[in-house]
Amino acid sequence: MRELIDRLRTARSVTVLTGSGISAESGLPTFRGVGGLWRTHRVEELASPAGFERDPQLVWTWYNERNAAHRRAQPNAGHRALAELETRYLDFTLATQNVDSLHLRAGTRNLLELHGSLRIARCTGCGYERELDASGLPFEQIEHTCGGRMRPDIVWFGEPLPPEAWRRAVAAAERAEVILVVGTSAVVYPAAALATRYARDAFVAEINPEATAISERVACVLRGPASEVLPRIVAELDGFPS
Ligand code: BV8
Repeated sequence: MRELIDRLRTARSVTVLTGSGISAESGLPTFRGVGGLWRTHRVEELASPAGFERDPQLVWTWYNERNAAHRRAQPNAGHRALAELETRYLDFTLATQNVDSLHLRAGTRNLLELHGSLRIARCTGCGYERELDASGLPFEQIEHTCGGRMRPDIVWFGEPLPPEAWRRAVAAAERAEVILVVGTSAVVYPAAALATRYARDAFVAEINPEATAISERVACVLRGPASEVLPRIVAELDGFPS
């Protein structure tokens, strides 16, 4: 922790990559852990273009349920600590793989949603977008008047990431002096590459209770939950060691 704090004290540019683990303590399941979404759901049928083509109602059932869970969830001390950390730097970027909007609700400003969000639905035909509230998309509105189909505005496997968000995330990782990798198993690309391939001279620290696919490649590993480790980092940075 000491070296990380020293680096954060002198850094001008900080980038953070988060995954579903940072929202675990807000009550939202991760993907691959025990009880994870992909341990209990048929991923191919739910989070893929082919699955959506085959059964859009099944896919919307799953995303409407997740959307409602996101709205019920509250940002936790980990989300809030990152929003606090952002105020310490002129050049701070938070790239998230999460679609739960909890970083936004915690107050993070420079947020890149690499895998989209569940705040809007988008027509596959004409690109028409509509905001989703906690009740999600009613089945009778899946088929759009243009002949296209309303889909969640998120990135499924085999689909490209939003180009502008990805371009900005790569640029942030390349200029960062410190990169924090929080709550991700780092198995999904290209997001995970921000912490390895694009992290040129950065000091990379992983914050995760468990080892991940990149634990051997980072400079610093802080084994613990985000809601404990991140507030401790902010406190130490401010000179108040906890
Ligand atoms: C693309 C949908 C190309 C949204 C998601 C072979 C090798 C390498 C790559 C590939 C390959 N074959 C295919 C690929 C590419 C593929 C990929 O990476 N596959 C992997 C699985 C092998 N990637 C893609 O397809 C991407 N697109 O490459 O397109 C392209 C380019 C141009 C033109 C056309 C095509 C798209 C990737 C996005 C896929 N969509 N989800 C949704 O439904 O939510 S991915 C899904 O995984 C989520 O988005 C999630 O965010 C992401 C990563 O998962 P994690 O967040 O890391 O969650 P996980 O459960 O794994 O881990 C949680 C971690 O938290 C754990 O480590 C745990 O210990 C920790 N934790 C738990 N509690 C806490 C905690 N940490 C801190 N505090 C706690 N309290």
